Amino acid sequence: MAATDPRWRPPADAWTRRDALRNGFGSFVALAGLGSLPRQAGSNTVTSAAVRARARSPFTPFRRDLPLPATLVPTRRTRHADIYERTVTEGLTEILPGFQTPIYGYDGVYPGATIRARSGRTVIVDQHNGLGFHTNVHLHGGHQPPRFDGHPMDLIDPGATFRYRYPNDQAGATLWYHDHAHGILHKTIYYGLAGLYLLEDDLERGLDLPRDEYEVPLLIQDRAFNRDGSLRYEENIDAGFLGDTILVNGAVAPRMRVKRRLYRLRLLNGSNARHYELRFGRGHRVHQIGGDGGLLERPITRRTLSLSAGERLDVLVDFSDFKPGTQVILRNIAGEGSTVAVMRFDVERGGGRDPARIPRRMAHFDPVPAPQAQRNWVLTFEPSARQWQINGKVWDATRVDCRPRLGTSELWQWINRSHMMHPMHIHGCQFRVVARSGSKLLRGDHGWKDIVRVDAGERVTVQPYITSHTGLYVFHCHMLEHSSIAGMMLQMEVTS
Ligand SMILES: [Cu+2]
Repeated sequence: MAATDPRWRPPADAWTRRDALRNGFGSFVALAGLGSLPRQAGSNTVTSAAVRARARSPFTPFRRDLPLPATLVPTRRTRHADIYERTVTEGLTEILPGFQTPIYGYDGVYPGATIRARSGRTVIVDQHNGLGFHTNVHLHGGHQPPRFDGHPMDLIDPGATFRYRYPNDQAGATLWYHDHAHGILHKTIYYGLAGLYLLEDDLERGLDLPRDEYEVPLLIQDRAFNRDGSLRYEENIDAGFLGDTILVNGAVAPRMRVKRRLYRLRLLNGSNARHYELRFGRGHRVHQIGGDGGLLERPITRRTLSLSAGERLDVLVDFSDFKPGTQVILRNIAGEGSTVAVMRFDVERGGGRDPARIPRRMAHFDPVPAPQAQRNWVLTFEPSARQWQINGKVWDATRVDCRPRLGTSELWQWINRSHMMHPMHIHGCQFRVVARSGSKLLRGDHGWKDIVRVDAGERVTVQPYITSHTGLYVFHCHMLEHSSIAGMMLQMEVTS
């Protein structure tokens, strides 16, 4: 069943603009004259057409201050709900200094404005589709009923509006929203359709965590660019899209001035396929307080943060550990060349009295009931068909692949018989990571999660606890090309 909307096209300005530039460079001569970067040998990285070797190119890291996504303002509040209206549409934004880049965006903005929600209080989003093709919205990590989950075949027609209702009946967590229209989402997300959804609960509010300007969301994505500053996309079914430029909150490797205080950084890997191994400076100790599903029971000290596509991390960094004037670079040690520098924190003098502290204890996890079923999911690549398969199958919206029961837990074993890591994501529930065949549990495996990295050759057992709603949910690899176009997605029907 082909779902790809044939009306899909990249943001229109990308094409007209590029043509215009080809005919008359104007002020873009400086950039266009720099020539092309040589492709990195043996690498899948998509290279931007503009070179970065010369100082002060638009790709020079740490040139711009970290932008912060705006907070979305409700159009109306009732006693029990915040109501938002949004239109997904085309827009222009300055990603590279001096260039206007065509994007798709929620209200024409990239990254999308942050929705701030409270546990137990409903959020309603009247989502209008101002694009010329199908879209929908998936609230990633949210426990919404299937009809509000953004199932890949459940789409909003161009010109139509759909009302999403999020009960927020779950613990506080770093969630995010993005397009989930099957067959095109790897491109629509690439061109901008993603943003943060920060759900807060009373437990979290009662802790002395850094807040306001000291609580900073970091949406990390890799991109590549054409000479005219438009986004360059190349489809890669094997490795997924890998760009040569790291953006944080939509700016190229930005910088942020920080006081000598505790900061809460909420990291989201919104990349199509890239996996990050992040270090502050040369491996400064930070304190992980949360992951995909919300706060941990107690903080975990970490020096390297693994973040696969779609995953989130909530960390406390104490910048009073550094002398004023220190420049702390957030580095991706899994990157090479231009994909190492993620951003820089410039530690300033002063900081005053800090009311925030690192908590000793946070969430209390109730025991999970004993698993009622065991399922194995074998991940393979089928080269002749160019398919990523799960148990030899690819996505078929007409087939239900398993039927877990609401209120039960199960053991799911991801068996990776392919040559690369896959971040496996389950909708409509959270899980605990129980075992890894190749190693002890990783430091990032703790707490409730909705994505788990499964390394090549590895078997990873997770225990989903099916607590949200009955109905159809998908589970898939979060490397977007794998699930959107190469088949790596199945579906379950949660039964009562
Ligand atoms: Cu995959």
